[in-house]
Amino acid sequence: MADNRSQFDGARVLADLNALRAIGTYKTGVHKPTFSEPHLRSLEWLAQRLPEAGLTAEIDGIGNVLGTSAKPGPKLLAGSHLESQNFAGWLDGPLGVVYALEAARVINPDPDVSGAVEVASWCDEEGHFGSFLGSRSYVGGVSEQDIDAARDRTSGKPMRDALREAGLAGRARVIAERGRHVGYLEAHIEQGRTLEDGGLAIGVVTSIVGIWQYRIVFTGEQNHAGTTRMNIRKDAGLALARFCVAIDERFPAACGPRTVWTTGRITLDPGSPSIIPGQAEMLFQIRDDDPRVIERLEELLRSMAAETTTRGPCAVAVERLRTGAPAMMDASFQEAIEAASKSFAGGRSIRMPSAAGHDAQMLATIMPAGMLFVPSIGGISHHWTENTADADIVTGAEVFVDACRRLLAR
Ligand code: HGY
Ligand code: MN
Ligand code: MN
Repeated sequence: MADNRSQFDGARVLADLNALRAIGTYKTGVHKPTFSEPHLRSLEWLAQRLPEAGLTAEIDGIGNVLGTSAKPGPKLLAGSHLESQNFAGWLDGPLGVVYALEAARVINPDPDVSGAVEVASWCDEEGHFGSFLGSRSYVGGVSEQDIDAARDRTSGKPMRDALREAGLAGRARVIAERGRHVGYLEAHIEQGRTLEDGGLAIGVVTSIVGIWQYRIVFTGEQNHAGTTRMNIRKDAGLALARFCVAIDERFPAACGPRTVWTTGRITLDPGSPSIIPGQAEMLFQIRDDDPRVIERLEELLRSMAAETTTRGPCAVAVERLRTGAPAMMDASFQEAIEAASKSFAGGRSIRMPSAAGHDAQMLATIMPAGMLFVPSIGGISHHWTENTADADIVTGAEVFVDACRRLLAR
């Protein structure tokens, strides 16, 4: 019989999450950008705990942490990510990693269970350097040239420099061994209000959106803010603002029922109050679970840019930075999560799409994948006030461990 360490322990789950929260704390959240010092300490934290679950730990050449098992029988891969958005929440990512660790600690030592849970933390899910670079590397989708070209979106630091400073330069990247896993299971906070508004405990994810990202550059004429008459200005900042309003006016006629679009960052150059901006840049995202909708909106975006350039006085250039295929979650994984919710969450679950991107959509390209959500208080995420009630965290963990058991027992 397995010893009591291999019993589910909700207090241990909360203690682990709070231990990670204490690394890189920012107000009630964390500031743990990819390859920052607190992020690297978090990777080490996980690597030191994996042996407790009978796993051999490795941090690979792109910063993925992988715990592998020698136990005979089927293997289920589980995990999420440990870096955060800037000045953001303590649960976005770590919740899924700690749930996977708890499932491995409970299941792997159990002689009555054939097979094991293997644990992963995927590097840079939050896109500081690129698009799902860690999980995409694992599934074989990242080239050495991609890494050569990757830059930190805030500091501009080359990823190669960050990897070298992290002591990971030259280290091999781990690529998935096809057929090794029965699939991949990830837990995450919902990052929305569906569960809270419905008094529910578990989201059974059905699909994950595709995310397409663009850099849109407006070129006008830098000039004196006082002596340049209004009727002759070529104000790139004004052109950008007008373009954002035009998007909001014209996209609704061409979008889908759940399409979202966001201008997440605007830069005016040179960014001085006494200078008319000669150049302006916006980082723009479109998300939908139907790639045809995104393609239709990209076409509209490009035609709007061409119209604006023809009309003047500023020119507009649209550069596509990243595309992401939406993913359907495996039906049998959804059933296992739903059954586990009946056993440990009173059946308070709902099937729902994810409007956030997740590593599960990368793993889904090579194996069956599933996700479960736990409630987000007020639906807040990507902000340091992000939170989930302790009771919901523990319930979610119990459901996750039971879903892992069911997936290994099939
Ligand atoms: O942006 C996203 O959807 C994810 O939370 N990184
Ligand atoms: Mn996340
Ligand atoms: Mn996130």
